[in-house]
Amino acid sequence: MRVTWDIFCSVVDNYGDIGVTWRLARQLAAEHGLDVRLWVDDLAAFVRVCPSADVQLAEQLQQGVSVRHWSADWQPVTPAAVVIEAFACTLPPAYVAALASTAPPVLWLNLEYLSAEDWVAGCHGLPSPQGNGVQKFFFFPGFVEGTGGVLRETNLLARRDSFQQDPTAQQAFLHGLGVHPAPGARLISLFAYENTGLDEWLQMLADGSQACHLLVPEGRVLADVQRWLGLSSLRVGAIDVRGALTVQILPFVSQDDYDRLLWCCDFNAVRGEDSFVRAQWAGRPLLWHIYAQAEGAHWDKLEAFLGLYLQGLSPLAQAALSDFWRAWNAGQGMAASWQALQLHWPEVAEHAERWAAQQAARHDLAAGLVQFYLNWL
Ligand code: TRH
Repeated sequence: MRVTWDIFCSVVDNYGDIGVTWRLARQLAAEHGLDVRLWVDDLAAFVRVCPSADVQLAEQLQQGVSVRHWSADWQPVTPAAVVIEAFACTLPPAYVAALASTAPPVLWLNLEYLSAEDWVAGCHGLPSPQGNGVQKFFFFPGFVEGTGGVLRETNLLARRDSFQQDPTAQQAFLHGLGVHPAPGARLISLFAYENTGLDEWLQMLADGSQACHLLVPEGRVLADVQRWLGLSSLRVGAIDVRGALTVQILPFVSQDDYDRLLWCCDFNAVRGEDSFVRAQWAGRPLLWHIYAQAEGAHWDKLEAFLGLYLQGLSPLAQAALSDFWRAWNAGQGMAASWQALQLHWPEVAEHAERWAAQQAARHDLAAGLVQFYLNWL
C-alpha cells in the first residue's frame, strides 16, 4: 500500500509558500511513490506556479498530486501517515484533534524556512512537544551537513546540462516566450522585490558597451522598471530599448519553464526562497534579493549565506560579489558594485557551477524527509 502524506500550505504572500510545497509535493509523488495531498488555502497563487490547474476546483489531480483547496470550512478527513505543516502554518483544529486518535501514530513535521545560519543544524530534527501526545518535529532545510538539505529533483543537473549544451533547445524555448536576443547579448533575468535603487543599475546596463537583454517576469519589481523607462504602463510582452539595454516583460510561467529561463540566462536576480535555490541549481552567477524581515533579521541570513557561498573565491571576487548583493539589498550603490563585479566575472561564473555541483553532492530535501520518516518508524 502507498504511504500517504499531507502537506499544508497557507499562502502568506507572494509565491514562495506555494512554490516550495508544490515542488516538494510533486517530487514526493514522482520519485518516492507516495500518495500526496497538498492542501492550499489560496488556489489563485497555486495556479500561478501550475498554470494547468483550475482555481475553481476543491480537489484536482495535478502531476500525480492530489491538490485540495484548504477552505475555512474544513471538512474532516482521515490524517495521512505523515503530515507536513509548511512554515509553521496552523493546521485545522479538527485535523489536529484527529491526529491524536489515529493509529498507528502519525509523524507531524514543521517544515521551516531555509537559512544558512549556524544555529540551523542544531535545531534540525528536534522534537516539538505537543499536548495531545502526537510526535511533532522541526525539519530545517539548509546547505550544510546536519540540516535537511534543499529541494533538488533527481537528474536535475543532468537535465540542466543537456539543455545548457543545446543552443537549439534554448533558442526554441526563448522563442516560445517571444524572446529574440541579439547575437552575443548578455541575458539577465530579474525576479525581485521593489527596489528604489534599481535605476542606477539599469542605467549602467544601458550605458554599457555590451548588449544586454533583461527579462523581467511580471511581478513586484515592475513598477521600478516602468519608472526608469519613463512609461505610464508596462505589460507582459512589452519590449523597450534604452542604449545597450533591451528590457522585456515576460509572463509568469510554470515552475519548470522558470527553471529553463534561469538555465538560459548569464545572470539571474532572484528573491525569496525557492527561486533563490533554483538560481543556484542553474549554475550561473546570481543575485539574491532577500525577503525583508522585521528589525532587519534578513541581514543575518544574507550574511550567513554569503559566508558559505563565497568560500573558494579569491578575496577580490568575494568582495565584489558581496558588495553587489549588499548594495542591492540596501537599495543603493548598485552601479559601482556591479562595475567592480564585472572584473571578476569569469571567476564568479565558474564558482557558480562549482557551488551547484558541491550542493548536488548532498542529499536533497525530499529524500531527507522520507529518510526521517523511515528512521522514525
Ligand atoms: O515569491 P517569493 O518572494 O516568495 C516568498 C514568500 O513571500 C514567503 O512568504 C517568504 O517567506 C519567502 O518568499 C521567503 O519568492 P520565491 O520563494 O522565489 O517564490 C517564487 C516562486 O514562483 C518559485 O517557486 C518560482 C515560481 N515562479 C514560477 O513558477 N514562474 C515564474 O515565472 C516565476 C518568476 C517564478
